[in-house]
Amino acid sequence: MSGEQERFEKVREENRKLKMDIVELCKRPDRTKPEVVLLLGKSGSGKSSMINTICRVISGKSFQRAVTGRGAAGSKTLTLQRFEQCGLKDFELTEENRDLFEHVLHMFPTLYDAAGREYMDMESDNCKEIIELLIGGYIPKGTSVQFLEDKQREHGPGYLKVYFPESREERKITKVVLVLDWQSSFPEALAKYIMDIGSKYDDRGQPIYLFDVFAVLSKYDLVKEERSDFYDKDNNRDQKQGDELKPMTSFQEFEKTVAENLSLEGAMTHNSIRWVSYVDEHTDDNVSIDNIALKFIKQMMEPNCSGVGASSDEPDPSNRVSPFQARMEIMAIKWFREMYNKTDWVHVLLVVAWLVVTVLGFLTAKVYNN
Ligand SMILES: Nc1nc2c(ncn2[C@@H]2O[C@H](COP(=O)(O)OP(=O)(O)OP(=O)(O)O)[C@@H](O)[C@H]2O)c(=O)[nH]1
Ligand SMILES: [Mg+2]
Repeated sequence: MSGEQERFEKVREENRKLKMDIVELCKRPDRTKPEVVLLLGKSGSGKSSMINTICRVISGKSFQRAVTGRGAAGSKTLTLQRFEQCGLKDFELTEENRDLFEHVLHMFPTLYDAAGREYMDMESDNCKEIIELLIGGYIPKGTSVQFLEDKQREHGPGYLKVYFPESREERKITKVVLVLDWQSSFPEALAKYIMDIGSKYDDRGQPIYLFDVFAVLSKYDLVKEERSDFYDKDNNRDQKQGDELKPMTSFQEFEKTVAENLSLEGAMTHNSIRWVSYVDEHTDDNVSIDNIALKFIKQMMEPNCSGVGASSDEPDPSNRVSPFQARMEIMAIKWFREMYNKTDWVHVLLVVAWLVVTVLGFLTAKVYNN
């Protein structure tokens, strides 16, 4: 056996073991619900390609579950796609993979593919509010993003929290995955926002959101020195137009930026991965790509800081707001907004200025008389 073949066999063996580990993680007695994973990242960073790659590796065959393409899905407003069981049904698995995963597929993570320029740049308070509510499990499954944005436009920021007062355990995001194209700039505003909400706490000092932050450094095949592993000699995966190979030193530079911005220094092995996607559905299977995807799925299924599926479907009592309270809050928000819009602020300022001058005049006269 040649050295290359030997290495290939070793990775195949590791992949078999990884699949068994994933099955074991699904069967843990404390796993009562699937992880909920939110993929965020700039347009074109490779989120949808990742989902298709995950589908392919679990099912054993090629899938185009999520829409991909350079700039094709790069719209301004939010699009949110939800993939339960990593987007797969039992009957979609090949025979070999069905024997392995059929009985545990319902415990595979739910993946959210979020796209939209405004949101990934965190341009407005409205964008922030929607992402935070999604992370907190407030937004019911299937709610239209257009509906959320219309409600915000009508009633302003803060209203959605009152409209959807119930946070549900099974909807809460347990892992936020930042998909980062190492050849592009680091999305600072997005990363900062995620770190900020991750450190929010309530008035009892308890963290409000319990999710792990994970970095995927995508398009690792575009590192000059690493490329050969991901390209089959017989069935070439062509270098696409616009793809540029750059040296490992540039990649490592970017990796350092990621570690610093996400406070992952020393934790990069556990909380990040160097990723490559299948970008052409006709490409032959590649053990190295499968290896990365299986490691990622395993990482997504490891218990996180909030513990594995620790709770029931009951709404979190600390987040519960009574319908009456919610109605009162909605009325109060509306009333303040109307008053604010109706108020003639120039006259109010003139009156305040007149009052200040009068009081000062009165006090000065009093001091002078004494
Ligand atoms: N070379 C290489 N190209 C990739 C890889 N992953 C994705 N791409 C390419 O990058 C482009 C964008 O990929 P998408 O998966 O559509 O990116 P996205 O993050 O979903 O983009 P939006 O939906 O616009 O937010 C496509 O042309 C992919 O073929 C990869 O691992 N290697
Ligand atoms: Mg996409």
